[in-house]
Amino acid sequence: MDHRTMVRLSKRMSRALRHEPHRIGLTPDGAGWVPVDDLLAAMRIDRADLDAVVAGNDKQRFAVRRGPDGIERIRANQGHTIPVDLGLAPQSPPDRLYHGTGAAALDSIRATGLNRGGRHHVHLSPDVDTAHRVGARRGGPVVLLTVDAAAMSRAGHVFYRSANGVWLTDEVPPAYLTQDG
Ligand code: HQG
Repeated sequence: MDHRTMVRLSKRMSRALRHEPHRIGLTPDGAGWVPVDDLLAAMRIDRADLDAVVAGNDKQRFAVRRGPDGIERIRANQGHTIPVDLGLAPQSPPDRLYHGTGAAALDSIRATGLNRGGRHHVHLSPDVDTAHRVGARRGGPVVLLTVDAAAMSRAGHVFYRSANGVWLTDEVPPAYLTQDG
C-alpha cells in the first residue's frame, strides 16, 4: 500500500473507531474495542491492509489484542468522541508538557486555557517536535505552548498517558501556560 492510501485508510479507521462506529453498524464495548473481523466486514477492507495500518502507523493510533475469549479486537488508543473508558491509570507527568496549536486559537486559549472540545481530554505532547507537528495540522503559523505539568499535578490535576505516548488531562487553566518563541 502506498503512503497516501495508508493515510486515507488510517483516517477511515479513526473515524470508525473514535467517532462514528454506529454509522457502519459497529458497537464498541465500554473500553472502545470492536472485533477485528467486524471492522473488516463493516469497512470492506482486507486484514493485510488493516495490519499494515496498525503496524505502520506513525503514531500508533490503534491497538489490537486477543481477548480471553480468543477473539481479536481493535481500538483507537485515544482521540475518541464516543464515550469510552480507556481504563488508563493516572500517571505522574513530566515537569513540562507541550501543546502545539494555530495562532487563531491563541487569544481564546489565553482567556480560558486549553479545553478538550469534543474530545475526552486535552492532548499534550511530551516533546516540542511532536507538539509542533500537532499544531501544524491547523495550516497556519504554529503556536507552541509549554504546560507547567508539575505545578498542575501539585494542584491536583490528574494526567493519563495513552498507549501511544500522548498525555491527557481534563483542562489546562491559563495560569499553567507559557508561550515559546
Ligand atoms: C484548540 C491528533 C480555542 C487546540 C494530534 C486544538 C493530537 C482551543 C483544537 C490529537 C482552546 C482542538 C489532538 C480554546 C484548545 N480556545 N481553541 N480555549 N482550547 N483549543 O484536534 O490537541 O491524528 O481536538 O489548541 O496529533 O490539536 O487524531 O486537538 O488546536 O495527538 O491521532 O482546539 O489529535 O492525533 O483540536 O490534537 P483537536 P489537538 P490524531
